[in-house]
Amino acid sequence: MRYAENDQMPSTGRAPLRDLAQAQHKLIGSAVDTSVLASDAAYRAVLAREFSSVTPENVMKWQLVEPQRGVFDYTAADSLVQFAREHDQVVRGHTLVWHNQVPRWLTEAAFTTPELADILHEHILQEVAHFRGNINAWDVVNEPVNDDGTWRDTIWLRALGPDYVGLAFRWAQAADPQAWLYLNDFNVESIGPKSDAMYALVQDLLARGTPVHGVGLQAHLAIELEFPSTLRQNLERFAALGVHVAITEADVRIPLPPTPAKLAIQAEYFARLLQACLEVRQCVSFTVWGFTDAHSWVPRAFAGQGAGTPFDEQLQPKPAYVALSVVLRATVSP
Ligand code: 9MR
Repeated sequence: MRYAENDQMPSTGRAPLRDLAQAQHKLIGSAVDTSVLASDAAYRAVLAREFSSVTPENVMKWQLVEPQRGVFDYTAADSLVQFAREHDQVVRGHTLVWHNQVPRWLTEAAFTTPELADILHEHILQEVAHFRGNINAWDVVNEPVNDDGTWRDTIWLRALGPDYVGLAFRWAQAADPQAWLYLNDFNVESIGPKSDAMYALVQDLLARGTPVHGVGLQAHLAIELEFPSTLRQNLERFAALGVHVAITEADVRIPLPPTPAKLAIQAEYFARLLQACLEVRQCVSFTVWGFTDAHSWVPRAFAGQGAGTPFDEQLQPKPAYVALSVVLRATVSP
């Protein structure tokens, strides 16, 4: 899957985002659909040219790596790790502990608490060890908090109580002491009940000596919703705890069809997101959740909405792409 000479690369007329980001000491990444990666040379070319970090959109999730108990399939994830190595990109591992995309063998059986603790421990050790040396940062625990700041009711919370979070981080560290270990969630971009709960959780984890190194703010935004204007202060308060921060899943959905006016608002949202990251030294990376409208989760999840990424369905750069590029040139990072 090497970048071939004949891979079609739409010309953006600009320096690649990854070069501009590197000058600002930031990683810029995208989620990757590995089936498209395998089949579409133009997709590979844009990914290689523009991004310095990749996140598997699905293929490192439990359901995909261990569809049957004890039967592991890392084929698709390994192909992304290989692509990243060939193109001098880092990999964000996503994700070890989540309530979603968990295999049926796990959710449908009635395991006891000690059994579930063992299963989770084994899963983390197995998967983290498999990728050891190839993962820059792991989303160890994904989406543990509800919008009102209470704990999300998951199989892990029910079995192990809130301690499951700290255990997961310790187990991940034991399996790969080099990787940066992240807590990741959505709707935590603004200061509010949910990000306050995340903040208290990180404080508590750190006070207990838990190896949590970073907080990921997903940033699934919509032009019809207000921009999270306290983003920068929020990033700063997490950074002040001594952890890294990252924008991990940025997209900005639009009510279809996209118009120049809607695309301009989207571009401004992307620019403001990236700008906030650039203004905070501890914000180490900025990742979009898919770089092309041809392959994005948004239209599947939100009826009538889409076009949430910086490249259109033909892999042509949109105003959002230009805005990211302009922000990367204009900002002097601390
Ligand atoms: O983009 C992913 C989509 O292809 C999957 O169907 C979906 C399953 O829930 O997960 C999507 O990715 C999610 C990510 O793993 C965690 N944060 C929210 C993302 C969008 O739903």
